[in-house]
Amino acid sequence: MSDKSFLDWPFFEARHRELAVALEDWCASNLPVAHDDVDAACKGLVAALGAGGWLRHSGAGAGEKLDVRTLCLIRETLARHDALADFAFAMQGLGMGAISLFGSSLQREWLDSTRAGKAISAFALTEPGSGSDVAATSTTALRVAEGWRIDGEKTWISNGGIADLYVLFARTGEAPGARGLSAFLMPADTQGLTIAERLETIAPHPLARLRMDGVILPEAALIGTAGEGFKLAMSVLDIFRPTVGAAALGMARRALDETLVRVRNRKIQGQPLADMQLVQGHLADMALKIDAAALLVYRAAWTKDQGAARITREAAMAKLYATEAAQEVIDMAVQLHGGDGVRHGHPTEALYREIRALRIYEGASDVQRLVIARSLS
Ligand code: COS
Repeated sequence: MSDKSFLDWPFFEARHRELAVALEDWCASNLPVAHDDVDAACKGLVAALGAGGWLRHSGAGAGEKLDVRTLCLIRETLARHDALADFAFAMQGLGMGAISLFGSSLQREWLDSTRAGKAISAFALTEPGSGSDVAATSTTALRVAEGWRIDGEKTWISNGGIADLYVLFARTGEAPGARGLSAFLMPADTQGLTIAERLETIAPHPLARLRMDGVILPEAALIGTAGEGFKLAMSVLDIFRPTVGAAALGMARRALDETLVRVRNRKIQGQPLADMQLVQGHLADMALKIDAAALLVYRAAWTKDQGAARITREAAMAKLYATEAAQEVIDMAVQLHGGDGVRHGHPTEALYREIRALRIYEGASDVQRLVIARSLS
């Protein structure tokens, strides 16, 4: 079983340790689920995570604060059992991140539904022409008599097609580049919003390209202050990037667990693989990368929970290291499993597909390197 000694690190309080134990029990009886129909699976997972009380932690109502260590522990644990369950939890948090941090009391009413698993949310930032370069956002939001008129396209939107509401970033034009963006709350049934395309990937999740043609949103749809959308998006990503690292960590832990069973049972030339020094060297590297990733992830989460205004550098380090390390750990797990490692349906084969996108979404690895380099004084 996975090494749980990290829960004794000083980053955690008793409530975190209790939550980790309770969630482990919940996962043992509810996960994994079948992934054949990912839309149905995600809807079912959101409902189950809501009924189980886990989604309560995905948002912050009035007077509450997101607890980043809790978000990370939940993502790490879910990802170890079922990557789709982690996705379902994570997107409720990311989708509602702007509302949790900056939402009006009216906008916060949506949190009652998303935290109960009764509504699905999505974060609509990326566009066909702007992924890493958020300042190049070209979807427009113009002031009109009724509020705001939105036109443009968003792509690679997780939960696109199954979401009940989207938090959308658009150019309101107060200034060029990063200083002229704003965030809006857009319900999925808004006229003029269409799902232009569903996107298939190596590890299927609900993903879509959205089109907004003359979408009209009321003034009250604006989240926070007009022109502050870039900073708002970055503040949300500062909180959720360590959680991506946590998900990667969960996948890496699962890969090591699977590998330990394999090398202790598989014999070569009469002795278990685990007795061979070359194999032991690989196991040591895997365990070391996992602990290093965990230290960076929980350092970032703890720092935010202590009240730091920004954890941009810590978040970037956590995401970059944990996702890259998990890819290496999982690759080694596949290697030590031989043919079984690439056989469709084997846990390591699924992990190998699931981990890849984490090095891309919410800021690709090279974006994180850029952020870290800029933080050096
Ligand atoms: N929190 C709060 N404010 C932030 C911030 C953060 N983490 N990061 C930047 N800002 C502020 C800056 O302080 C600056 O403010 P002033 O204009 O008052 O000086 C403003 O935002 C613009 O910042 P910057 O000049 O660094 O903007 P860039 O366009 O150079 O940013 C990067 C470039 C690459 C850092 C940014 O576009 C980024 O993170 N891209 C990746 C986006 C991403 O994760 N995409 C995936 C979508 S979600 S799946």
